[in-house]
Amino acid sequence: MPTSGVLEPDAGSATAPALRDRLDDILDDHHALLGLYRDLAVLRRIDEQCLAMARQGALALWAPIAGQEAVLVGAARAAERHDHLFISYREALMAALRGVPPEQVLPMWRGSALGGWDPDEYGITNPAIIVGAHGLHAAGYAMAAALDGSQDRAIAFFGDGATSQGDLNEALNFAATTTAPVVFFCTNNQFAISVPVAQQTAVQPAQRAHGFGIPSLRVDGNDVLAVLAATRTATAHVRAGGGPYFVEAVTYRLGPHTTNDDPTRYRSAAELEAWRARDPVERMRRFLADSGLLTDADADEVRNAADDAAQRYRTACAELPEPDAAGIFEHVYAAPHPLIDEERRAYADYLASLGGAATPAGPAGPSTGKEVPR
Ligand SMILES: Cc1ncc(C[n+]2csc(CCOP(=O)(O)OP(=O)(O)O)c2C)c(N)n1
Repeated sequence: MPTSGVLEPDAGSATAPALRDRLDDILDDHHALLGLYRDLAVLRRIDEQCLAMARQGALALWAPIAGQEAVLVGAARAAERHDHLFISYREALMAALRGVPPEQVLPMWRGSALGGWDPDEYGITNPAIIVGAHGLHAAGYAMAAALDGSQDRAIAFFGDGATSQGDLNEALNFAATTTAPVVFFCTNNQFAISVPVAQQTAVQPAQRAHGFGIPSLRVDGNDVLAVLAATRTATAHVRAGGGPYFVEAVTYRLGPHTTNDDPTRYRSAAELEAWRARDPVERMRRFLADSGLLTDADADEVRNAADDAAQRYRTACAELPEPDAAGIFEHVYAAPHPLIDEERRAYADYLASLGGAATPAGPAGPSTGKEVPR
């Protein structure tokens, strides 16, 4: 299948008139185009900030999105309030685009809480860590919405690695046979930690959807306009009662899988550089600048918005409560359980044996959480 795009200059994708037709309202709207660029730049800055906080021990872990911002922004801005977003850890910052404040995005990453926000309030789930599991949640939600006669629909976001999971394949099959109003959105960033996509699937993820009877589209995931148009195509199909739709956005994770990963062990500097040249944030900036749509004042405003957002994340992180090691044993069962009690005691003994040097916030060592790095 060809990889369709909108933005020029081309980055390995073909300009698709069908995608452009979905953007009539945006391509002539300076404000809307600038808004997409602002979203991209803001997510880039927040991501950099979170990576820095994780490297310095204020967050226990972070899953960077650098290189994938166009997927989050394009899909989130195409989605409507009735579209309930079922995300993985890599889309955590999509919550920011839905209005979730930093103090609810960060606790899970600091280890201060097991969750974050109320999914019903914002129409977006807390991030799924179990790879592929939330495809079933999305399909089930969509099936229930259809049975209830509600306007609600679901969009499940997952990676190329998730396409190997049984759960996800069950979700595709159930959704197809019940014509559930759900969009399956695969972000193909080429790797599942260190495993390349060719080891997950012998055909492109978008092609595999056809085997389930689900139509699909493969788009340039570094082109925010293409992602937006593809998501609109998918949600329109679902909304019209056409059953599920599958989008594959082809992109590349520029950073590590998480802050526990060293990507230089499994990919080359040359490959990384080739994808850096397709940077989705810079690509949108260039498009606006070349079209005469980015004044110096606009560029300043975007930079300030990004800096302000990063500052809010820094401040929120500093104000989060210290992680409580015993907290991870809560909510496993509704009632007391002897095995959980035993594990809680063993973990407390282990921490005590470290002489108080370790914090449950992660391997980076003690952190007061008060000195949040810039
Ligand atoms: C069921 C399950 N198996 C294994 C893991 C460990 N794991 C965490 S992330 C990951 C790779 C997922 O890759 P992909 O689906 O491509 O998403 P990406 O991280 O690239 O966004 C794995 C194997 C897990 N969390 N859940």
